[in-house]
Amino acid sequence: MNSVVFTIEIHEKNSKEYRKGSIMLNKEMEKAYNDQINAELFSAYLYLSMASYFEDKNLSGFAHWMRLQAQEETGHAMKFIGYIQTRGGRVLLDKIDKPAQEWESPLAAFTDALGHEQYITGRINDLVKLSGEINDYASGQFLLWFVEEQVEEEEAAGEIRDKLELVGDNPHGLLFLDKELSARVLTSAQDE
Ligand code: OFO
Repeated sequence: MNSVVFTIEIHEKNSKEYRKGSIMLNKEMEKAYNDQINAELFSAYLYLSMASYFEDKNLSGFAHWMRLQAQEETGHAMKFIGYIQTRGGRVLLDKIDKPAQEWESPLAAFTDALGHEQYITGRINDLVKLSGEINDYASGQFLLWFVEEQVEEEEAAGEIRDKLELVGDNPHGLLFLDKELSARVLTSAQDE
């Protein structure tokens, strides 16, 4: 008798309905995650466009830094894709906006990069806010990684922007910074 009850409980816990009730993403959250995938892929597109701009100016170290940044952004999009799927949601890809193609100077490009990261930070904060409003505690945990990541993203872009401001019109300073940026490598966490 007891074993029959036990079997029924196990069956209920493994049934799709049971899993849906506990892990399925709220539709509003699913839409917000899909929009974030688009924003992360746009980030990758923007930084690839900046890489192309720097390559054109023979600043291969800056171009290298931007290419790795684009790779990192693709990794961010992949994290959201994986998470939507883990939670039983549906990934829906949309078109990606055209990025800017020219900048007045390396300083202007990094000023834009910093501004873009601040915008992305705002979007991540909105996702955290939404997860709280709908009591999606699992999303709250998942999003913490991105909250910390955005601190690093803003710091990295801001530091290079500040150095470019110091360098001003000095070509030696610019080439020195170009060499420094050519040494960038992705850590395994950034590469995920
Ligand atoms: Fe994905 O952090 Fe930059 O944009």
